[in-house]
Amino acid sequence: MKTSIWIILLYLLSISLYAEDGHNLWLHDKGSVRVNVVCKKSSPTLNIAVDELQQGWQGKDGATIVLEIRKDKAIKSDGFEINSNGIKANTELGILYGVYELLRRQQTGEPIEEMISNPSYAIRILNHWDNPDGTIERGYAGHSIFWRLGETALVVTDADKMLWHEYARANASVGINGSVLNNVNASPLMLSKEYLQRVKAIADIFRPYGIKVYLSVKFSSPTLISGLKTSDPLNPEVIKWWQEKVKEIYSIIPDFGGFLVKANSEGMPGPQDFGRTHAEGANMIAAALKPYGGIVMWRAFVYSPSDQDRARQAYNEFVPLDGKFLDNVIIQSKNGPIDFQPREPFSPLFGAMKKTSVAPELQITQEYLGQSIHLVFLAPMWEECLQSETYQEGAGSTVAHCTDGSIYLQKFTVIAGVSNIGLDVNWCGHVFAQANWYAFGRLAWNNSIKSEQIADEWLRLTFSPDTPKHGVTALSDDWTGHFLLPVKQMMLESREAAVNYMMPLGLHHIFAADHHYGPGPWWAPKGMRHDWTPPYYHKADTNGIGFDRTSEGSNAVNQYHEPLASKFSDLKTCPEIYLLWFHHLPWDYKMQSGRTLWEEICYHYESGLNQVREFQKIWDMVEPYVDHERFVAVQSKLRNQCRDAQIWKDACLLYFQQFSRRPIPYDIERPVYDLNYLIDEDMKRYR
Ligand code: GCV
Repeated sequence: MKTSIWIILLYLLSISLYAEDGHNLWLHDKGSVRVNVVCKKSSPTLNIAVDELQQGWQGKDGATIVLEIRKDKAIKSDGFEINSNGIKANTELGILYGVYELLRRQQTGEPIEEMISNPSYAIRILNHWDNPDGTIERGYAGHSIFWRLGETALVVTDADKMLWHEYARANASVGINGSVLNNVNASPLMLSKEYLQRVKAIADIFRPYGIKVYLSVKFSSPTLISGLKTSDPLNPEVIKWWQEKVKEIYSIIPDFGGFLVKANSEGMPGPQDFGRTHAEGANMIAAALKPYGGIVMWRAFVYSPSDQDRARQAYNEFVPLDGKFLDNVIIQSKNGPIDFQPREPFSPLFGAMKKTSVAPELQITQEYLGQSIHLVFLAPMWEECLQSETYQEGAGSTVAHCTDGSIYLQKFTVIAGVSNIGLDVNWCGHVFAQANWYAFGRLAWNNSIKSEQIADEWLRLTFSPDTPKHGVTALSDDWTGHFLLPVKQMMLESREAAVNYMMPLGLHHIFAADHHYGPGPWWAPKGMRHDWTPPYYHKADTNGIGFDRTSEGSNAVNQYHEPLASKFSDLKTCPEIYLLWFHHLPWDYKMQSGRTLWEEICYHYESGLNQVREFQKIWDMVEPYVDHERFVAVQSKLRNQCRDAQIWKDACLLYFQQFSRRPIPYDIERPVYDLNYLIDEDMKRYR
């Protein structure tokens, strides 16, 4: 063969060897040095711990590391100690988590000193909204990794096992220890014998990684599966049905975690259909699980199209029931009072239920934040919620502390994240969406960790200064200065940018239709539930814009503990980021900047779009430091994001301008789309 052909072949081979499809997440094979691991016991979990150390050790060549299980009061549940000998923990899983921490520190270059690390929450769980046919509600990264349609739907293949294995390892590496395998809009099929066998197969793979499996269940299952005349939680036959179903599950999966229930919400059945309360419904199922140590995560996401402000409904429903739940019931509440919007104040339920375990539910999948197209790092949003002061027990009673057991005696402490994982080769659809999975795990383990640290860690683990460059010359070898710092800055600004170009200053839920992607402040088809249409939320008219939640309006403010109720009510103290969440204000209302409200809205949309343009430039500049595959993938997504930001800006400004009847400030770039065009396009797509 001619030399030139050999050269071409070798070049192609080198590209394919280096092809970076993102599948390895933050767990790259970094090459290891020799280590001598001493562990007296052997078990599936400990064997993983030893293997991980041997494959990933980056410390002193030939060092000896001792893994020791020994009771120590300072170490809690899954916690661990890293000391000069190695890792000490009370449990095998503690050892495994300690190994991942040690390896992470080696790879990121963080100092390795004597430390004890205990998790903030005992249960750190992903909620998959996966359906038995393999589709995923609000999933943007392909089909389910657990379920599929067709004749072979329930056959467990080697490929399934490999994927579940990789998934379990990735989760364990960031401390996640539970997975709800199916959608909260649950199909009764999941409780059938056949499906439970597949659940067992998944549980068997997850077990050594410390990941328990849970299922979402439909409240009317007794009727739907076994034809019982009722699913009334106080009916003896119904009670017996759940007891038997639970017994069956534990006979197949002895360490099954429990159930997640969406009841009396968005058309799902629940105890109220039988005149019973949420407590009566939850307790009946919880009582069946109790002998086996199982739990019920009962969702607080309940609302109906009544005259009552949607933001008030969950609190009104659940706070009066405080103290009435069994101790293995956890009330799971979304971070905000409405629904995972780009920005919401925290849900007033946090801290208000003092005798009940309450769990924050965060959304990792970007349903309302550009799905798998927009680069939006969510840690700053979650940090904002977790660090919000509730004042329920004075200063320091943050959402984090009201839910992690440090203030209230909660038998179970739980934090849940709605997963963004699918069959896409890079799991999440967008390389940077992996950072949100990672961030959820890190915050679930340590709810006071800063977003900046998470971004820093993730970038160092996911990208590498040694990346081969394909024809693009680096400015210098300064990977930290030229790659890490600008990209980290971009990640940290990305959530605020999305708020700016989508719904700034407290605006919320102004998406067109049910896709929850593009703008639609006008969207209100005839006959549609009013609380599912944007005008319900923005209330724009010629007088002004915003939802009045003060005592003059829905009075949702009074669900917050003082001094917050007064702070949010008073225009002088209400943070501008929440202004239109709590107030309906005239277009010429004077903002802190001296501009009118209308002008301020315009500048926010403009700056959101400009921020994305900056992100594009930053990304192009770091090209020499990124592998070609991921560089091109992110570049292309950023182009889409920029187009979308332009659409958001134009749609919202031109629509609201019909009411404000004021010019868009002249130093702002003019819209490039016509409003009618945007409305028509959206109608065509989502009619
Ligand atoms: C799983 C929102 C979403 C729904 C989701 C629901 C929930 O309404 O749009 O897709 O349903 O929240 O959290 O139950």
